[in-house]
Amino acid sequence: MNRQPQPAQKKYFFEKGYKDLKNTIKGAWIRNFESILRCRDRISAAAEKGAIRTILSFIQNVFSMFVISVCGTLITVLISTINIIILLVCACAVYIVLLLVWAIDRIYLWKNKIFVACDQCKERSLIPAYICPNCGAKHTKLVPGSYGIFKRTCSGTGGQVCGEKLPATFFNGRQKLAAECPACGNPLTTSNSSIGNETRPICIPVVGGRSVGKTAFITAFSKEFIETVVPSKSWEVEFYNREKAAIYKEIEQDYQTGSTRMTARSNDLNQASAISFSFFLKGRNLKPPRLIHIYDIAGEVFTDNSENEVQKQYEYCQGIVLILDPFSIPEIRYRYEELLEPEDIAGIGNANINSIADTFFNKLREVIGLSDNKLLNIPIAVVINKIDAAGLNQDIGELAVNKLKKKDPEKYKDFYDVQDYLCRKFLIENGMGNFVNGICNKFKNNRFFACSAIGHTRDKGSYMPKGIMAPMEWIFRYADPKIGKVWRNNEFTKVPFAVNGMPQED
Ligand SMILES: Nc1nc2c(ncn2[C@@H]2O[C@H](COP(=O)(O)OP(=O)(O)OP(=O)(O)O)[C@@H](O)[C@H]2O)c(=O)[nH]1
Ligand SMILES: [Mg+2]
Ligand SMILES: [Zn+2]
Ligand SMILES: [Zn+2]
Repeated sequence: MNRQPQPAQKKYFFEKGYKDLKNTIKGAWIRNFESILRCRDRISAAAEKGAIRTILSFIQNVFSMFVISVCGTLITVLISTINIIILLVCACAVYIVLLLVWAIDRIYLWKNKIFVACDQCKERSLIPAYICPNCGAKHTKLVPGSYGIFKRTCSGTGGQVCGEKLPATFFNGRQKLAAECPACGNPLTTSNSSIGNETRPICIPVVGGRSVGKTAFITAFSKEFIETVVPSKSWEVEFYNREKAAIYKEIEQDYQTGSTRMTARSNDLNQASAISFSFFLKGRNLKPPRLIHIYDIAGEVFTDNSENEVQKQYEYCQGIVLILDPFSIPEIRYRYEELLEPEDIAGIGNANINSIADTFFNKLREVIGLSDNKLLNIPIAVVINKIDAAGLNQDIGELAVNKLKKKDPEKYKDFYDVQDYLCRKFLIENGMGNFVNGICNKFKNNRFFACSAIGHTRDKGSYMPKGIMAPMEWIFRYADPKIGKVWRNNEFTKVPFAVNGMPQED
């Protein structure tokens, strides 16, 4: 189970026990052989003391040799066998206990969907590399194994002897040790945290082209979720580390002024292209605590096809939010441009949605190893942002939905189904049929939403977001049923199978 050598001492039944056994058996045989040699020497010695003594000594010693080789061998074989049996029985008992404890630990991790999603390199690992609190040695596989079932003894690092006993399972405090990402060495939360390092990550990347409003969406969601949803469900939030707490300070500031920060792809290749805003969500029904990672990626990653790190989170994320800027669609821009504020025109992302989507699909394919015609199970929320501008609310927003529901209440019953229908129709009518089709062909579970992250043109006062919580609530429902059970401000039907991008009625 432990392939990587660890800075710890192997337990008796995994190394020393067998060495001891070998030495004992070898010793017995050597002693036997030495006794025979001594008989031979006695015969040689007697040869110098006359013929009669030689003959007597010869008879006596040959007899001894015979007795030693027959009885001695028998006794040695017998004792060796008993020795082996005792060792094997004890070892088997130890192995069985080990296997049980190891399995319990694995099942706990697996059942609770615990793993490490590094917020820097995005690598997924089962458990982090734990650091010995005494000497700082790195234990990359602190699980029940040959170094110890419940605890292991640290053997130190750099020639220093340590001797610290480290817990090796979830039930005796392993997660309380300081830890780091085994892939990149990024320090994870430390032992100071009341939460520990074995949590259930919920990873949601927010993707889209430049200036579509990804950062605005994350700002609006984080603030509303933490300030409104969390207290109303009696949950609690704890920031992942100081860096994430600082991000939240910026979020609060931006929320108040109605601005967003341009997300830059750092030119320093050691810096991540996707920044996660990460926080723990704790609550009575949330055991282990959840670690929510919302990934904000610079839109240029999709236009220039450049990124500093492979976005491995696509492989294990539980949902994706794909944000669209409706004004980057040429038809819509021409039709509405004169209704837009100058700030809104300046904030239009110019990248072509189809090519962004293609780049994104290709990246997914690279990370997940997806074949062209395989459908993905991850829920994807396609969110048309900025509907406050140019009166788009009347096409796909609350106004439009309610109007349609009023017009034909029999046919248009569910708010989000109607919005989904209106958004698809809106995109298809504006030359985005291929895009809508592409989404349906790649994602089994897709839903279209309309929102306004800021709620108005930028820098015109505090955020007044509309429609940003529903897409996240919908994703959380799939990502974590326990959260979904409590966070139920809306109901969503299952989106039926789509033909040419439109859901079909049965
Ligand atoms: N009217 C209006 N404008 C918005 C809204 N959300 C974003 N914008 C505009 O879009 C611009 C870009 O928003 P960001 O959130 O920075 O976009 P982004 O997707 O993070 O962009 P990059 O980080 O550069 O990839 C903002 O400066 C605003 O002008 C909205 O809800 N309504
Ligand atoms: Mg951004
Ligand atoms: Zn890492
Ligand atoms: Zn140590």
